[in-house]
Parts: sequence; C-alpha cells; structure tokens
Amino acid sequence: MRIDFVTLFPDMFAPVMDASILGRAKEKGLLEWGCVNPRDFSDNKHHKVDDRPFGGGPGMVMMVEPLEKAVKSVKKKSSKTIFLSPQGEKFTDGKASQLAKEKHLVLVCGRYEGIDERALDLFDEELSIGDYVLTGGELPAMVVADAVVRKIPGVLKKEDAASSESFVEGLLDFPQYTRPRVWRGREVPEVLFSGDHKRIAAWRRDAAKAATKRKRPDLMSRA
Ligand code: 4FV
Repeated sequence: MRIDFVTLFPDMFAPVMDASILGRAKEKGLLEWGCVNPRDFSDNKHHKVDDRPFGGGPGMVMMVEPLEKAVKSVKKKSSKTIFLSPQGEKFTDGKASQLAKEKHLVLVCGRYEGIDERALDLFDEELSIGDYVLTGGELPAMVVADAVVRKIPGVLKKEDAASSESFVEGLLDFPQYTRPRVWRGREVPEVLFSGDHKRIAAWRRDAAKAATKRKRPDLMSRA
C-alpha cells in the first residue's frame, strides 16, 4: 500500500511512520509513504495557502487552489482520497479493515479554521477520529494510517495478528497478564496456567463480555 499525506507540516510524519511496526512494514515493502505540501503549489508571491473567511469571522481558511494542485499531484484513478475533519464519518475498526484493502490512500490534513468548502469535491470521503477539535488533521491522518497498515496481511507477526483483539467481534479485548505471577499479593487467574485451551478460551470470552458490559455497554448491542 502507498499512503500520501497532503500536509503543511510534512516533518511531523517520519517519527511516527518510520517507527516500530509501521517502519518495519516499509522495510518489508508492504508500505510506502510520502508527503506533499500545498505550499509548494501556491503560485502567489508569498506562497500563501490560507486567507481570511468571506463573510468575516475569526481565524483563517485553507485556500482551494494550492490544495487542489497538491492533491492532483499524487491522486491516481485507483486512489482513495480522504479528508480528515470533525464533520467526517466516525472512523471505526470496520472502516480500517475496509481501507486496508486499498492500494493507494491520499490522506488530506486540514489546518486553520478549516478548508474552502469547494475543496470537498476533491475527496472521496471525510473521516473524523472523534468529536473534538484538533489544531490540524495530521494526527488524525496518522491515527488512520496506523490502524489501517497494521491490518495489511504480513505487517503484524502471525502471533500478533489482528484476529483476536478489541472490536473485531464487537467486544473489548479480554484481560491480559504476564510475569510476575504474583504482584503486590495479586495473583494471575489460575485458569491461565491450566493448559486447557478450551477453558482458557471460554474464560477469555466471558471476561471480554464482562469488560465490554462494564466499560462499553453501547457495544453490547452490536456484539
Ligand atoms: C479532526 C478530527 C480535527 C479541525 C480544524 C483541524 C481539525 C483544524 N480531524 N478528526 N477531530 N481537525 O479536529 O479528524 O483545521
């Protein structure tokens, strides 16, 4: 998969995209990524990419022309172009699985108060990572990239495969334990040392259900 980030802050990405699992995905040739900066496509003398909102009001708005040129400099017929914004469809695990099948993602990061409404025609869809306002779309774009890339076959080691984890079956994950067996007098559940994988799987399923009921009752209806 290739991911192109359209951003005014390209230097934000390498520390995240080249680290750990995402970095190894690139080394394994399962991922390639790049950044394109609308400022490099702004042909006005001061490379302006933002301007005051028509009709007045606080803050600045991202201009459509540099954005269009930047998007079109990387967009191909097979590309899925996504704008990250609070107005978008809520990003979910299911959406991550869907996007993991794409060959090329173009993730467009807004800044300022927002972008010129006419630029929305450039995008296939809008995604939001949550109902709060950030200073830019860069962090949401990295959240989407992380959740999507780890679902690409071969990115996660078999044993860490994304098969058994939160939200896959609509439930939260079961409790995990590791050494020490006793910590501050608290013991790891005995069943996990039984070697009886049926009993362990049943215990984990019940524990996942209990955790979901307690922490995310809203998920129970879907589970
Ligand atoms: C956001 C979100 C988000 C809005 C104004 C960037 C900011 C600024 N994007 N999910 N929540 N974007 O807050 O995706 O331009």
